[in-house]
Amino acid sequence: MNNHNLYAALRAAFPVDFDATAVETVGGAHGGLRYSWRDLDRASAMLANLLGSLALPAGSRIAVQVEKSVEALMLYLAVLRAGHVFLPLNTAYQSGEIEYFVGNAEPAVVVCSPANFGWVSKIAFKAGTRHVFTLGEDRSGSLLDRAAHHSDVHTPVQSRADDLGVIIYTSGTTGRSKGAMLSHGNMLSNAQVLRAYWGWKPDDVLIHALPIFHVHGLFVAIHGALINGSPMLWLNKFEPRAVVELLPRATVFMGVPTLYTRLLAEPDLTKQQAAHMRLFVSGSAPLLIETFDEWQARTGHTILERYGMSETVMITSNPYAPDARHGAQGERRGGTVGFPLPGNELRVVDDANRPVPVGEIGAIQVRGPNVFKGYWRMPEKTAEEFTADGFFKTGDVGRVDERGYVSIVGRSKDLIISGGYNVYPAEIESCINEMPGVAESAVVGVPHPDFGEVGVAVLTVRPGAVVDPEQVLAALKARLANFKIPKRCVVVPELPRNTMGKVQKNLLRNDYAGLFKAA
Ligand code: MCA
Ligand code: AMP
Repeated sequence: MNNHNLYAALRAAFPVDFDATAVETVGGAHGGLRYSWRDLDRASAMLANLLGSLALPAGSRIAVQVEKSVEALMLYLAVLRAGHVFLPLNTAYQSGEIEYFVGNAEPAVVVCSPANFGWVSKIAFKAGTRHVFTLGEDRSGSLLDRAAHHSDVHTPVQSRADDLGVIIYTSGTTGRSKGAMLSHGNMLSNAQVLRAYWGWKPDDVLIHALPIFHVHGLFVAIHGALINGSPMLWLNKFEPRAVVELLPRATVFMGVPTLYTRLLAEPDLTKQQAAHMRLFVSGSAPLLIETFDEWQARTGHTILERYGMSETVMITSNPYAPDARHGAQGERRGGTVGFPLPGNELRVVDDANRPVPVGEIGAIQVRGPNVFKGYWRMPEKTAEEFTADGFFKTGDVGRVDERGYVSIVGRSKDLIISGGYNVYPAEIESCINEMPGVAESAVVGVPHPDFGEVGVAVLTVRPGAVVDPEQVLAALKARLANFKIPKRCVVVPELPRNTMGKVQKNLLRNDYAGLFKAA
């Protein structure tokens, strides 16, 4: 029988020269290290054997909130090969957020930064987690110490395509976050499709500068390189100057739009500097046409924009090259997210779930081997998000033109995408509404030159109360991940409402649209 274990598939693509470089770290205090393919395989084997020694039930969740490091990547690979479920958590999450994720997912193992052991272990043990390990950016911590006693040989467990491999939490427009359950088959099929679609070549080298606790950095970038046996130039933290310096040694780069605008601010970014590059990919948030055009003028390269979600991995992509299927129309078009990826069906429907005519706007729905299994322990929520014929409702609003290009024109979900991170206004509003003196609040997204979009909190106060907007932001900072904090807070006499009594967020967006206009 075929083993669908994702690690087994990635491992099969490792190059014959096992001592060649798989990852080279660059920049900061942790640059200058070289890891071979053998290192990736052996270290992830030791970690998988450590997990095996804990005699965990199959499908145990391993929750991981650690700074980006190559060892964190090895831990991810170890969880896959051991047949458990990887649960990555953004390092910006605060205790209240972690308490929810750990309480909801009930992980058997939690791995955190050494500096956070005190509060994270308290939350984990209270939720019934048996094992808490630490892993630092500098290879410190109990995880590697314990793994060092284990064998560096390990056979990946036998997995079926629909066995759960990863849970990624995504916030919701109402209520709490939902854990999107992705199977080995979801991730593997997407990685294989992207490898072919983006024309990965034997001598490709990827610059990896994204966080590894979300789909873009963890799946699109890492799976992309590993399934092609391609080395990565690895930055624990995005540093524009370091990326520009690396361009002559690399061929592929992936980023959210903020990374591209920050790179454009580097004077050394030139056509000559980018001459060795083959492909620049953008996604996770809309790429402004200005950025697309400026990049083309400065580097001579056309950014390839693609579109995806945690629940679906990648859905659409602009073409890598004009091909027979799309003929002369196969160019990368700015302002679009390209074509549905092979094997992935996409349709645009009206409110009655009927496909709209070509070129008209509607709700985007998708179906394919990449679409997730459902939300962790939320069968009703899962059922709500699928149609009777098995299409997933993305919550994105868009159109498909007569040549088949998909454009995202908006979202039916109340969501702000800031620097590639999703921020759900409902979560922030409920925190603000609990604050003393606050009557009600609305958080809206407005354009921002660096982050694309940022939140602005607009609130009203109770009669006689005085609320200091700065204190509201400070109080939010103590409770929520830093990227969720609105960049401005304003107090107004009342919020605009329609005849149904619903807050008119579009009016607020217009009112504050110019707040962060570039000088
Ligand atoms: C940092 N800050 C932010 C953001 N990041 N504010 C709003 N939005 C953000 N994204 C704020 C911090 O709160 C802090 O504010 C100040 O900026 C500096 O923080 P620092 O961590 O030093 O920021 P940075 O290192 O400059 O980070 C910016 C970044 C980062 C490099 C753009 O946000 C990033 O790596 N974004 C990529 C996100 C990503 O990978 N998304 C993919 C999701 P203060 O000082 O006031 O506290 S996967 C996905 O969406 C799907 C499926 C897909 O299609 O890919
Ligand atoms: P996440 O919840 O982090 O998986 O974010 C998924 C959402 O990011 C999608 O539903 C889209 O709204 C948005 N997104 C991803 N890629 C793009 C893109 N290229 N253009 C516009 N929006 C995007």
